[in-house]
Amino acid sequence: MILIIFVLSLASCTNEDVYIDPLDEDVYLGGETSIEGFFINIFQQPASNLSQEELTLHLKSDQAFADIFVSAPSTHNSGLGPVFNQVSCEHCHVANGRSPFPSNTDNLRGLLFRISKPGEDEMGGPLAVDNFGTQLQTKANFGIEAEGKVDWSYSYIVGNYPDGNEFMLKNRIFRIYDTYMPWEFTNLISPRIAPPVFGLGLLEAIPEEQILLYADPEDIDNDGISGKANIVWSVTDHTFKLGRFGWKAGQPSLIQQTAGAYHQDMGLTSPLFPKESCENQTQADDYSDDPEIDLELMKITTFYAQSLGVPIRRNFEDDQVKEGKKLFRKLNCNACHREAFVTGDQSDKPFLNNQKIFPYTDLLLHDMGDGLADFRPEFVANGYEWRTPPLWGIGFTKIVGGENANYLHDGRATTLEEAILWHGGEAEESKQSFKNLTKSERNAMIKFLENL
Ligand code: HEC
Ligand code: HEC
Ligand SMILES: [Ca+2]
Ligand SMILES: [Ca+2]
Ligand SMILES: [Ca+2]
Repeated sequence: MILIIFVLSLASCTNEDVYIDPLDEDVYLGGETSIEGFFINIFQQPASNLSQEELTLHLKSDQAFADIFVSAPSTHNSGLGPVFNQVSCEHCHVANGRSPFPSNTDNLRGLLFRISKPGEDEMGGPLAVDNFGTQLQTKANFGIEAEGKVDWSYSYIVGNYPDGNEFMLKNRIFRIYDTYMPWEFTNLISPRIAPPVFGLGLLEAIPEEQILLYADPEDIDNDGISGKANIVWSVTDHTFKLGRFGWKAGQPSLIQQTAGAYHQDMGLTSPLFPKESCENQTQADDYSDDPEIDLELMKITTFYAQSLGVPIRRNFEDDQVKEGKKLFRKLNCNACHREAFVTGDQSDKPFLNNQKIFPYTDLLLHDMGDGLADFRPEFVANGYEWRTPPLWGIGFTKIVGGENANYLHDGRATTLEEAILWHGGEAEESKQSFKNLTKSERNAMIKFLENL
């Protein structure tokens, strides 16, 4: 008897549940690179489809990403500084996820400040501040002055949903002080928190024309969403290219992003950036050891972000999650957070080629309104514009980074709900529609995001 009931219930189960083939759905968010699991180091897994040889290189690149640098002279990992922000990549990209927001102003963790003067340089990029460059280095080697310190105060916005529920948004007003040279109050400041680094090889492998297909800078189709490509200077190709990486898509490639990080974040010179970040400043050292890292190491480190796996979705068959996904489309979130792309077949890394991926970004710039504006241009991006960040893996944010791993470019949103409520500008209508949802619909939307 018991056996019969068991058999019956099994049968009814398969009849009732509509089976979704995960391959038809956006479950394998990173195509064949996707990895399965639910654990704290989920962002640290190599892509599933690496060859043995690629896996060996990946493990080497993992080490490079974690390597701690020290000031020269040293026999190992030498050349840190003179001024810098942190001593390794992983100090900021904690467990390959976003940086937790710093708990005090003494150690800013993965929070850094891009700076510039109003105007643009000869390449159309940010105009360096005299004696400070384009990034504020808050640390320095022994006996050398850091460029300055940062602290912040808070402001709050309290609001109501139409259904009466209250919300509160917390924002920080940052201040640069204790600078080693006079600081002009007219200088522009853009706070940035370190974003996750997995899946980026796939984003790099999306053909440019696929991305430009969605660009609509003049909003010709009149849907209120423009989408503008950032066009930035490539130091490797000596030409302008589509910007893809960074919160304003200010970097055209992962190798340049990596070299830029070594250079600005850690004070390491390379063939791409052969002069110290503080060249011509009083802190510059006179060691003749530049470049401090070679092309080989840069390529190895770059391989790390290219060869990490993207986590697959979890409870994609859950009713609430399915409802949330429908709402995501209904509210036009996917006008910017584009669901699907297919990577090209041009990469010299075969595991990145021809992958159907679901990054939930268009890699384009959007005016996000006053609330999020940093008022600091970066090439084509103006002070109101940000690149749509990918949403894949976003549900793991707190699992990987803890309670202080937050959202948006400066880590101001402590919850996904707050992140949505900060949307404005081109996303104003989506946000208003979100506010007009019932509480249970809003919860469904969050459940869907947590499921990515
Ligand atoms: C001081 C903290 C810090 C350090 C150290 C650091 N990063 Fe970053 N990283 C950031 C921040 C902040 C951003 C966003 C930059 C922007 O918007 O311009 C970023 C962006 C990136 C991106 C682009 C991510 C995306 O989605 O567009 C990659 C890749 C990256 N870093 C790799 C590295 C590597 C490799 C190293 C070590 C060589 C490194 N980072 C060191 C803070 C850091
Ligand atoms: C007009 C384009 C646009 C629309 C529409 C839009 N977003 Fe965004 N979204 C962005 C941009 C750009 C950012 C980054 C803003 C920043 O960091 O200042 C962002 C950030 C986010 C983040 C935080 C991501 C992170 O890594 O911290 C979440 C979550 C998010 N959006 C969800 C949604 C949802 C849900 C909707 C629909 C209700 C939506 N977005 C509609 C452009 C858009
Ligand atoms: Ca150096
Ligand atoms: Ca500087
Ligand atoms: Ca449009």
